[in-house]
Amino acid sequence: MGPGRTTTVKTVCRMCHGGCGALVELTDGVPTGISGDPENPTSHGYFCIKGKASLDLVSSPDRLRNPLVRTGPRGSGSFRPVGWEEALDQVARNLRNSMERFGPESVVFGQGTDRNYQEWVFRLANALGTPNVVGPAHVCFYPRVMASILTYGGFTFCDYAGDPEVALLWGSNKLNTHSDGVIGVGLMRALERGTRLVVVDPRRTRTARRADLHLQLRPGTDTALALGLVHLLIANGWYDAGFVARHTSGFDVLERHVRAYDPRTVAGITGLEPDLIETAARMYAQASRACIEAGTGLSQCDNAFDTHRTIAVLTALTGNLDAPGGDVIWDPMPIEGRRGFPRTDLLSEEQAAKRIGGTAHKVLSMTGWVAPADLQEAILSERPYRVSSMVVFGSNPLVSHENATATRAALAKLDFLAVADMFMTPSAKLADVVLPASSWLERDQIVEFNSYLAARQRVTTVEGARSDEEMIIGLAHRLGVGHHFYPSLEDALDAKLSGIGLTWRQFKEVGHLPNTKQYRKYADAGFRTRSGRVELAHRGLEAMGYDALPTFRPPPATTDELPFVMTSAHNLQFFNTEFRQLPTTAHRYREPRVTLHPRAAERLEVADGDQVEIYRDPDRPGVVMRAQVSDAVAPDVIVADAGWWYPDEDDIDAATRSSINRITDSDRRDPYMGSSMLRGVPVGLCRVADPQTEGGAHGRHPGH
Ligand SMILES: Nc1nc2c(c(=O)[nH]1)N[C@H]1C(S)=C(S)[C@@H](COP(=O)(O)OP(=O)(O)OC[C@H]3O[C@@H](n4cnc5c(=O)[nH]c(N)nc54)[C@H](O)[C@@H]3O)O[C@H]1N2
Ligand SMILES: Nc1nc2c(c(=O)[nH]1)N[C@H]1C(S)=C(S)[C@@H](COP(=O)(O)OP(=O)(O)OC[C@H]3O[C@@H](n4cnc5c(=O)[nH]c(N)nc54)[C@H](O)[C@@H]3O)O[C@H]1N2
Ligand code: SF4
Ligand SMILES: [Mo]
Repeated sequence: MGPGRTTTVKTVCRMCHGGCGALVELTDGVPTGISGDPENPTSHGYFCIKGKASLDLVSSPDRLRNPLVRTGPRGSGSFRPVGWEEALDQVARNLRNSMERFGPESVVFGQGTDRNYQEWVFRLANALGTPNVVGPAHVCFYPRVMASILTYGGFTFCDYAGDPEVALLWGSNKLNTHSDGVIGVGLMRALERGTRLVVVDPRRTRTARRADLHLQLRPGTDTALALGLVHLLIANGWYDAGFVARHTSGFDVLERHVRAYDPRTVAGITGLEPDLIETAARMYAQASRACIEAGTGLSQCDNAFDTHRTIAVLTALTGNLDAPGGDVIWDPMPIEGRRGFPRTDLLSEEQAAKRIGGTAHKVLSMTGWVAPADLQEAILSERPYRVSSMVVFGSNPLVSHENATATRAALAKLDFLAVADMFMTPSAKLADVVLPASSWLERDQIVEFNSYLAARQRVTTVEGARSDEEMIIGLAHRLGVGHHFYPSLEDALDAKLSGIGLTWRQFKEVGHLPNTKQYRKYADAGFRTRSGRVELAHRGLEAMGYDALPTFRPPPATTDELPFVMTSAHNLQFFNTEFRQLPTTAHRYREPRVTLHPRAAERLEVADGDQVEIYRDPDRPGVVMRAQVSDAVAPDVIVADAGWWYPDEDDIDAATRSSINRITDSDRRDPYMGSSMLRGVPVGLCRVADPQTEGGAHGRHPGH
């Protein structure tokens, strides 16, 4: 055989939200290599370990290649393969049945973190008349999105290209996670050009190691710190008085509100030295240009929204809002994308008012999302109404949603569950119908970022798998709402792009279109809030029954029995619950890890690499992980890997035994967003027998 013919296709990576330019090498049409695209104007050739693992997705023997219909009891894993027509017919039949018996709201769609087809899921829900789309919005992106939108009428992004003098990274591990669809390359380059870095994180991360100042606070106390910084800015006159006078409302009440958060009080709450708090405040406030990158570390507790709201206030007070090197609002490009494509106009007010959790968590409900715990309660109690069917497009709720016990009970109680996924996850195993989804390498997608629009083009196919967009078109036609969709995916992509005057085929050739950045757009038209000003005190929220000003709610206290504050975080080489079965990412990382301080380890007789159990209740089973002993955390703090499951285990319980959400719950919720306490949770920890070296079961160690 002669050498194969090699070609290279340019596309955009989707192993995380980031969107690095990727070059896929094809030999005789088969992908044989992948690397970063040096010509990409945002990633400049950067490519991480997950990106390099992309081709594993296509070659994995574990990929689902056939629609499956359940034959044994729910969760038994017994399925028979069927054709696509039969599978979609069966899903449509069950949804129609639920809608006819219990109303359209009895059908719920599930979606995990955004995979660039989220707007399709919402469009289907709206067209069918159900207000219920469940997902991790409440603990992920939306607390910061809504805090920012309600405070000043838009969502901001750090303007790294504008050379901030200081970047404040707060609960964000940007250099590892490339969160919010902005890769860390811009930050990396700004640091090289001299941006100084302040990091607020209970853990000394890779990002924190590069910081000029690291505020290693107690998990769950960020609102107090943020209010303390506001206090220092106002008390010392370190704010932009001109901007405040012209463009904000509520300064006087804010000023009085934050007096209680003096450095000594805040030090007592956060565990930080008062001097360090003052230094951070001065560094941030006196910089001529400064931005704040607020991350998911702040969004997973009952104070999520108010933490982000206080951070939005800091941005406004310092005049860094929409300013060069500050926090900039980007207007979207004129395509029918995330904003227009969901067609919220198709959902009647009457149906929208039925959204589960809508009266309890009003700000989350404004986004269209339902919080998992609200759905769990609704399914189990059948209140406010019966939830009958659910279709999940790309989520692993049994692992990712808080309170795995309640999640499992709720999923099991549904009349019908369908899951679309690339792999047989524990959640898919509970389904009646499993739909094999294609990976990003097998798709044509328009990818919308704040600063650019990119074409992700299909480079290969995996026989039997389909994109979620195609599944949704198939279901829409079967359910009588096909007229709200398009005959084909390409028609839809053309329609989405019509605002910029390109067809999909033309855009594929272009590959990448930059958005225009404009600073200080408020100068002419004001802010897009009700008052046209930045709402430092929010009268609209007050009218909805909330506090006009952000307040600090202390996290639950540790006890003698539960002496550690547990928080969880996302891993460098995995993406949420994904990639545990891919050789490139998982070959040296086969079990989850929990970081604990050497002093804690010594006291508990735990050595690095030992098996330990983390528990919420000494009398109930916890979760087992490998100890990673390191002074990157404080002696009373532990940081656990989020999102773990074991793809090799057939049994659902065994597969999910190390998922941290076995021990999280929804007892305390953020009143605005419904965010549960995934971070800042009191726990106990002890060594357990290691089945690999000590044989036997996972018994707790006799020393305990
Ligand atoms: N304790 C704790 N819990 C957490 C977190 C935490 O830090 N701690 N993080 C939270 C956050 S921020 C998030 S976003 C959630 C994530 O929660 P989820 O979104 O539920 O988790 P993912 O792993 O992203 O789920 C993706 C699933 O979709 C599949 N998939 C990937 N691509 C596609 C596709 O294109 N189509 C389809 N149909 N399937 C696809 C994957 O194989 C995987 O099984 O978890 C939340 N839960
Ligand atoms: N490699 C990789 N990239 C990812 C993901 C992934 O799983 N892996 N997931 C994607 C998703 S869905 C999301 S939402 C983003 C998340 O990306 P980020 O916003 O960076 O979130 P995390 O890395 O989960 O947490 C950020 C930091 O918060 C810290 N933290 C924990 N508790 C607290 C606290 O109480 N206060 C403060 N100040 N900090 C705290 C953690 O130690 C961690 O270093 O990343 C996305 N990108
Ligand atoms: S940072 Fe994200 S987009 Fe970039 S190569 Fe890694 S996984 Fe892909
Ligand atoms: Mo997320």
